[in-house]
Amino acid sequence: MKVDVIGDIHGCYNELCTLFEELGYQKKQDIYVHPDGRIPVFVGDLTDRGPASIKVIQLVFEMVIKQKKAKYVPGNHCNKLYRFFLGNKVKHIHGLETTVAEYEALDKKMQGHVSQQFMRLYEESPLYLQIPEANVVVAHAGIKKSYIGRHDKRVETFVLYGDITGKFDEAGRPIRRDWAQHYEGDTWIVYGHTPVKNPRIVNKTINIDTGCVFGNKLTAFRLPEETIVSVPSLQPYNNEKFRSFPEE
Ligand SMILES: [Mn+2]
Repeated sequence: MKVDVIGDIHGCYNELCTLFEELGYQKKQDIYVHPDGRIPVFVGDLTDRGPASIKVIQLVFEMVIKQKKAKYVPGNHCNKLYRFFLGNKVKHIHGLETTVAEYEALDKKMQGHVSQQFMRLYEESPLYLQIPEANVVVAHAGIKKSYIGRHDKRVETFVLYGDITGKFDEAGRPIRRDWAQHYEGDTWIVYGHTPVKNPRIVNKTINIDTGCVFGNKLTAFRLPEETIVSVPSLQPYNNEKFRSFPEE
């Protein structure tokens, strides 16, 4: 199986369409299809902060649930939006406010439609994906080797939020352990969640969240080729949002 894992989109619908074109996909009716039957895998965080979160939900729903031509794992922003649609009290901050504003501008009928689509997408998708045919595991914030195959609460927290310590840095951002440094598996772990200026490969792991919504680029990692394809962002650049690592 040939797959194209796509990083955090965060409502950057136009960049997503450009990325599909760059990857050789063709628009057929409402979705993008690759002539060689390649499978797109969305690494989560479809919405929030960017300009067109609802359009991203609709496209991904159509591809993953309706036509079964793509796969998806949820990110932490997806989890929060799901809780919003459930009617739970969630704070409209960290980008959720943009998705909610788009949603509230829709008429009631369309609102019902979109919330149904997103909730179904979320409920029918696994916490993380093991695709042995492509020798890859896809998890939004990554996964430790010993967690692969487990689906308990601890693993759920890890794949959604990363290896958090419970502590925060001076800027108020959660301090995370660098789990990738300790990964020794032979299976690729493809993830996103932490914006980096360039895809970051450590052992057999790759972070493909290249901060499209912060003005950098949207990235795909193709397997089995192990090639990277990125398209430039159309959003304003925000340098503060990118994490750098000591070895870079
Ligand atoms: Mn994200």
